[in-house]
Amino acid sequence: MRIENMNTREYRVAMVLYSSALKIVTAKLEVINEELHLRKKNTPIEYMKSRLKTADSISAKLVRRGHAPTLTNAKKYIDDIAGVRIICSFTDDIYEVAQIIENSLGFDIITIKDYIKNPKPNGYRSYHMIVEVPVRLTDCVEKVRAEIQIRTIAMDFWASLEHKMRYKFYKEIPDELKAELTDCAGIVASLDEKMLTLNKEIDKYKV
Ligand code: 0O2
Repeated sequence: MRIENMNTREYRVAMVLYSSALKIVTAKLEVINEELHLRKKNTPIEYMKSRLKTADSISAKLVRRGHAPTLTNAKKYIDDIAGVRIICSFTDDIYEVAQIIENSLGFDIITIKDYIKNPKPNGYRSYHMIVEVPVRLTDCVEKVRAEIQIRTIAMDFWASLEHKMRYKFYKEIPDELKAELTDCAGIVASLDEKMLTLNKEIDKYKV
């Protein structure tokens, strides 16, 4: 199932808008990280990844939600066509980065989902923000939405492997393996907690 026609000018313009939004969001985040490094000798962002959702993935998500796979519906119902993932070292860094994004000029915050304080039933943990940024083309300015996912290295390790495994099983993982994956998410959460405590202890030794 695909978006009706990926070769239309309308589809290509939409994708230019989403990829421009990705560049704008990524550039703003790089500035935030550099400024924090200057001010506090802290670089909470380890690295970032960004991606545009493929036409197939957009169509599949629309169909899963009961909508026809059209470009109009994609713009209306899918907020994560443009996605940036921020990988932080420690859980505290996630909240620091999120707070800075919230207070930054240029990002309109549409929704926030804190799957760290409220993990999904399968154990998935991450901090999600849907933001809107103005994208200026030669003849117009459009507000474009993008999803920012903020996670620790450990959360990303779990989510990436779980995602890979889900695709192996065509999205339906057998129940006993699902339970094991949820257990692993718990181990990852306590690892994050231990690393954060350890880091705070180490900070006390700094002169
Ligand atoms: P993909 O293939 O990564 O792009 P909703 O708010 O419920 O209407 P949505 O968009 O499902 O809609 O919101 P949510 O829950 O914030 O999830 C958005 C994205 O978070 C997903 O995009 C995944 O990237 C990631 N995610 C959410 N739950 C899980 C999970 O259990 N495991 C993993 N590995 N990733 C998750 P997509 O489009 O579903 O998938």
